Amino acid sequence: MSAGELRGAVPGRRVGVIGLARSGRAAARLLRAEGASVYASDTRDTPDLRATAEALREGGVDVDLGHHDPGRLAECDWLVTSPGIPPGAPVFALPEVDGKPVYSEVEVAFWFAGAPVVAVTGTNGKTTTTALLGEIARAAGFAVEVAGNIGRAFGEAVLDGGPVDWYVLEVSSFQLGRIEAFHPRVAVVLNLAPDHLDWYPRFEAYVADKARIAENLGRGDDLVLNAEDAAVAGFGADRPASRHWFHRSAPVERGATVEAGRIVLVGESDAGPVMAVDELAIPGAHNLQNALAATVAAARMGVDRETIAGALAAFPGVPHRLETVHEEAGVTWVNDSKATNVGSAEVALEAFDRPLVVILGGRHKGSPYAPLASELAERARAVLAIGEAAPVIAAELAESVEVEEVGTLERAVSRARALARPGDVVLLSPACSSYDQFTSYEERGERFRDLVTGGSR
Ligand code: UMA
Ligand code: ADP
Repeated sequence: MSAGELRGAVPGRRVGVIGLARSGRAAARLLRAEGASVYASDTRDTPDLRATAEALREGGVDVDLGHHDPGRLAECDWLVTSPGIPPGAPVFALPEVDGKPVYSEVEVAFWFAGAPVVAVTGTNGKTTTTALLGEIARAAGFAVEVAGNIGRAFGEAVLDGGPVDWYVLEVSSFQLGRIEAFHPRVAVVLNLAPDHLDWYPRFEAYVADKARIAENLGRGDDLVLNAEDAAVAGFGADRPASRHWFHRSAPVERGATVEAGRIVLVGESDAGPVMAVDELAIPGAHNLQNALAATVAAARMGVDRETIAGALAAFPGVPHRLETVHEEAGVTWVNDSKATNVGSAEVALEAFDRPLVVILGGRHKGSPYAPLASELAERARAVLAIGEAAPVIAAELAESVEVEEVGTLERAVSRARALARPGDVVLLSPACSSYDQFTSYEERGERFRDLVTGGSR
């Protein structure tokens, strides 16, 4: 069914919203506002959720906290799920929900979005590229809503209802896995590397969900792909959309590349040099990839080269991604807490040509750490391993680098202080999720920053 048909069928329907964090709350509010009768529930029952439930009930939504009521779900015509709920969650195995359509929150929000969407996906770099593209589009004078996996539910942005020229969305595999009509005007795919293997049975299943970003693209739509990543290159090959490419060194037929140290747009309507690579404010070769991707997407949105260049030069990056948080006694302390998989930690190691003390660890997500071995062997004085993953990291990397299992971030920072010499970088780029010792990667990064800056007082 098309977005219009799906939208038209909302009034008067009974919809079950599963999960009541950011996505569920937005979906429940939006569907209620659009005339559906909504039953929303969450297995947790916390003070935050109670406040949400109260507000939703005032708006006419039925809410259950602490459980999903099978009888109430049986009455629903279809369901909306949140990205953090695994497809194997018990609620989806209930006979009462069997056979009912289940949509993600971004799918539902899309039906009601009155402006075109640019959607960015990939394993790493999504938030950086989405935020950067949002800045470029703003610099071009567009009214922009930046939303999705970046932290603000798409439905929340749609509900805000101000004038919007473009929705710039970060979309995750979890969100794409439950779409039907979701259809970006411009879709960007950055890269694919093993991630979320604690969630997906196989890498192929993760890639298949990511590939759905191109599923509904038609003539007049654009797909922006990483020409350096073979796994990405086939995306949308069977769709009539036009395909554009980015590559950090090789020529591309259409899109962006680097020639003589400059970012260049090729085969696009406003083709030509954009800016010198060394004018980019964000560090590392991987960020050049993000900048190229954003350049091509912005060009497809109709932004001129000069505006793109100005926004690229001004963009400082996003906190917790290779963020320098402290410099003292010749040692630079870098918070890359968002490096929650091995691929992102690998590019962080590559981004520095100085000696390193590296803090790795957290909750192990199933991928091997071997891809880090050669970079660590070359430049790391030591790896300080924290959290649940520490023994796995030690077992897999001890042949390449000295690994100390130090348990906590506090002990890692104090050991790093002792080990680092002037000229070194101390890098928190954990390659693991934070959930064993922290509530989020943000909390982990903030703790790091506090520990590091506290030491100089
Ligand atoms: N729950 C149930 N029943 C279950 C299981 C869970 O009710 O059987 C409940 C949980 O108690 C929870 C809710 O369902 O309250 C699930 O919420 P959620 O984890 O989806 O949280 P949201 O606040 O809705 O955040 C989600 C994204 N979270 C995840 O994908 C895990 C946010 O991405 C996103 O910003 C937000 O929607 C708005 O679009 C975060 C993220 O970590 C930043 N994303 C991953 C990543 O970037 O690696 C993919
Ligand atoms: P995502 O939203 O996909 O998680 P972020 O922009 O938040 O991406 O970056 C997550 C981590 O990945 C950070 O540690 C960052 O340094 C690293 N990273 C950013 N861009 C890339 C890229 N293009 N390739 C590989 N790693 C990247």
